[in-house]
Amino acid sequence: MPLAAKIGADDLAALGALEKKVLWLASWTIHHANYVRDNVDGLKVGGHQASCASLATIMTALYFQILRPQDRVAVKPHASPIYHAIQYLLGRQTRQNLEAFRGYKGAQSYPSRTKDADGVDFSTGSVGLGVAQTLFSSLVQDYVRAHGWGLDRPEGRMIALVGDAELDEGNIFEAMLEGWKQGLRNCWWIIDYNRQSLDAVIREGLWSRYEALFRAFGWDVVILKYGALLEAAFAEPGGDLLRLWIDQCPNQLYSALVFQGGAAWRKHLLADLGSQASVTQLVERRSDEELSRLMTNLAGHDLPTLIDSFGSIDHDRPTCFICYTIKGFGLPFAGHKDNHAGLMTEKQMDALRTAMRIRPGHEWDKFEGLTEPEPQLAAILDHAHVPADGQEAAAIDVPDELAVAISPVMSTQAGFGALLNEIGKQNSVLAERLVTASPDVTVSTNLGAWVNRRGLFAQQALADTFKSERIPSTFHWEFSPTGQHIELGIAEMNLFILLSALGLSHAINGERLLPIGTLYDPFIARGLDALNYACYQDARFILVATPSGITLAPEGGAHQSIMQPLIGMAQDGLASFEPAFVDELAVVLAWALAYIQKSGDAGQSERNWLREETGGSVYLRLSTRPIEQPKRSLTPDHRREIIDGAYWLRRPGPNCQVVVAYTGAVAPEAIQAIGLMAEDRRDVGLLAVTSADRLNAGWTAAQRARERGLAHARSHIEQMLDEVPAHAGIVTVLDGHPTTLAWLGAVAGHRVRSLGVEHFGQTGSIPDLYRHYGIDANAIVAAAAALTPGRPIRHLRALG
Ligand SMILES: Cc1ncc(C[n+]2csc(CCOP(=O)(O)OP(=O)(O)O)c2C)c(N)n1
Ligand SMILES: [Mg+2]
Repeated sequence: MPLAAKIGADDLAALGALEKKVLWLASWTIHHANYVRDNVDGLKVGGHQASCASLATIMTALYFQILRPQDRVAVKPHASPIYHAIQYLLGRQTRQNLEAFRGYKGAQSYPSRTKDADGVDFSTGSVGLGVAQTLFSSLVQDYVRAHGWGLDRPEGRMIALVGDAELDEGNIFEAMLEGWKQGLRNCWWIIDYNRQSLDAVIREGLWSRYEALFRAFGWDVVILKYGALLEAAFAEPGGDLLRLWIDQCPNQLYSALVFQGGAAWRKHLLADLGSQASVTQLVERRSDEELSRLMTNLAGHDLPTLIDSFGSIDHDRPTCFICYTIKGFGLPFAGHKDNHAGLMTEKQMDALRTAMRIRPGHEWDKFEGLTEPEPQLAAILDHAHVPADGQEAAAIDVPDELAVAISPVMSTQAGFGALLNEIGKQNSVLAERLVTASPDVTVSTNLGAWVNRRGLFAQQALADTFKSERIPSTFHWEFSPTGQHIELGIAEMNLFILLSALGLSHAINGERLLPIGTLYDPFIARGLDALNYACYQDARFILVATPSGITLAPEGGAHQSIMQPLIGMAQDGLASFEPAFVDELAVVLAWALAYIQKSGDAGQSERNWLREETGGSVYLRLSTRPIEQPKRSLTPDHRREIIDGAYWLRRPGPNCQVVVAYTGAVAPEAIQAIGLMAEDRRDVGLLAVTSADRLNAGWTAAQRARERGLAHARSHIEQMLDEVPAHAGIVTVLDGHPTTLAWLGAVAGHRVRSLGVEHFGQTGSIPDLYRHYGIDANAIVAAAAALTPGRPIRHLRALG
């Protein structure tokens, strides 16, 4: 029996009443924020009344009837007021937050995992990203279960509520292709087909393009076009002509008539079909109001149709519902092409209030104005969607030190491969929970040894034919459900969205994973918004970017990365490091594996003024350049300083004239430079900066702490530069944008010359390029000579 029939007429009526209540509460929330709350200079804060209204029915059906505790939903950004209204009715959102909608610490304009208090599953806002997140969350759920974890919970469906214009975002199609490759299951995308975007009415016939696309990628497609009223009218004499007329009606005209209402519908229908007596009668039997209700009775606003359709899905195939809706349904600007940012006036709101029988002062009362018996309404809410408890998985132990065999000459990228290889050998929980992913650069980012040990993940086992045919090959490419590397196609966006999904597994699946994603450093830019959103929703992962900078030399000018160190500094929720040596990398990786699991709310650490207990994700910028490794064993102090962001590779003496501060792969040039200037400049210091990001963040935080009265607050870099006399100059150098380290001069007022890379595209060997861009030893010496008074630096002449 269809689900709606099982529910029964009374409960359906109660659901219908709740749907209207949801629309009212969302509208009132927006209205309150714009007209009732004190707004600075009458500035309207907005709220997208029309955009959320088109999802009111679908979301009522889902949250009050269809969703099971284990299901998760990415809500279309502008449907946030509807989401919050539903949570308010379910007792999980407060009136206070709704009254502060779009205000300081109030309910968010777009659903936010981190900023909202009412159980948002996925943060949305940048259109397209939340949609793809559900797809990757389904894959992660499969990954977790295939590894034997979380089997005591039922499988959840990952559901996205998708704006039709949202489907213009290419990342959605990149994700669909990946989903097809990976055997996607348990994923529903419900398209809010209101045929309007932000600016205008969309192209005709898009639904058929979508249908073909989704089917091509292996999805079931369900088209929900007409509601029950229209279906009944189609069965009347003349109904088939009415259906044909609607099917052929251009989107623009349909939208315009929705806005104009019953009389306009009548005029157009009679002008076009009036020669047919049966259609004339069908139309004339209805009042303007009834005609308007009939013609706007699309399936996306018809609860029984939606409930039946969603309720009938009894399989786990990915399913796309194309739901016809009306933007602004139930509100005065329904269908108007300019309605995206439209706000109802006070007068319009009063009319809606009257129609809803809501007394002034009772706008927030849950059942105000509803005629259905309260116990019946309450019973529906009681049985509505309760998300599975958000129990977060416990942290996994990480040893303080990670073993690695360091060769005398080695790159940080090779060091990373060696570190993972060592972890891969172990029989430990850490090794089991680690999962790697890469967009077709697994081998070239040095994950090969790890993958050889741990295998690739796939729902179905697939042997490496090269191995079975005994063709010598360095890499075993064997897929199985227990593999621990997820091989993606080249789309970097997909990597970041997958990392976001893997990095939320502890919260979504209650099973912690330790995700590490690798890609080429320049291509971070390709998926930057997805990286930003992953951090915004507090997903936890380690990003390993290699090769980087101009140091990749013969790889080609097109692959050089310049701005990435600044991205690492500026990206909220991402601690970035660029170690020069493999022993530093080992320290950072061990720290990172613990850091991505932290979720404390302690304030800043008094040691480095960083939010150590809060945790976050980590970005490691590595290099393919083999460099001579220092022979040393790191002391605990050393280790701490590497994590805090800098240590003295050579301490400045009391009469120091110059400090060279370097980051990453240019370490040999910095070391060489201080040797070259040793005879002509006194007590030169060499500062190894492992994390400009952490160093800078600690400095900023300590200053703020002092400004708030904590006079003793001193950041790590302030303490280090205390040792440097005021007259000394600092030359900074890295293979990246010079601004990364330029701020060091502001810490204690030293003069600074910042070397780095500002232009890109030149190919050549490392010496060629370092000379060309001015980050070689000679350039460092020249900068030091120009910055500090004293006799000419002799070696400079020799080098020049
Ligand atoms: C990446 C990105 N680009 C642009 C926007 C601005 N924007 C918000 S909604 C929207 C279009 C909305 O159309 P649709 O998805 O059809 O939703 P509707 O408003 O019709 O419900 C745009 C362009 C955004 N939020 N994210
Ligand atoms: Mg739309």
